[in-house]
Amino acid sequence: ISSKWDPRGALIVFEGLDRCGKTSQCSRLLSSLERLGHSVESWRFPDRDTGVGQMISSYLSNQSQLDDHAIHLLFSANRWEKRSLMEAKLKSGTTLIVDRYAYSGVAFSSAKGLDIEWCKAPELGLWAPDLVVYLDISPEKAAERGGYGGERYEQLEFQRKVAQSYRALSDASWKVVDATLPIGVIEAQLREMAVDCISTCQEGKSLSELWS
Ligand code: 2DT
Repeated sequence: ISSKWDPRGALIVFEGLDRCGKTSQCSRLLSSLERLGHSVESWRFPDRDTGVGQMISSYLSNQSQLDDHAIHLLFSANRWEKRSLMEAKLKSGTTLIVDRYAYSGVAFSSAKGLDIEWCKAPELGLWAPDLVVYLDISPEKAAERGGYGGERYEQLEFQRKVAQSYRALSDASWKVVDATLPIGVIEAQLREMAVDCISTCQEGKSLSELWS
């Protein structure tokens, strides 16, 4: 019998500029939560494995051109196509660690000059994260880290605009972590935040929707 007191998993989202260390911290967090005995999965957006995801991937690698609004809606659609699976996982007690989410969608598109409210609209009704962690690094420092790959947004000038957009979008609930600290220090901070968040969800915090 399901009741609102069934323990559910937590939705934990990581955001930040390219090269901030998100992806490696997500995998470290996944391993340490597994070691602690939690049921946990690591996800990422864009999810390049779906049909929509393949269109996004081809756009990012400059193999196709798309209107800024059109690609924005594809990124959003890529989240909507995972919404019901996300709900099922969370309600069955699995915690999801998600590398980029709706905030990337809004930050990157508004950095191109699209209206922020227009950017937020298609995300309305997606599951709201229980925790947003922002790995904070300056665009200049990030650029110094082993260089960018060849994808569309990996340029210093554009990353500066993305950093500004994130600033406009963030609120007091975000946990901002200094991404220039030693890897192990960041890892320990993230583990503590995640464990706290998971217990709050287990105690009965209900799922809510963006933009709450
Ligand atoms: P990765 O390098 O993390 O695979 O991201 N992006 C991402 C958007 O513009 N909108 C979105 O909704 C999402 C999730 C950020 C690929 C690039 O895609 C950007 C970097």
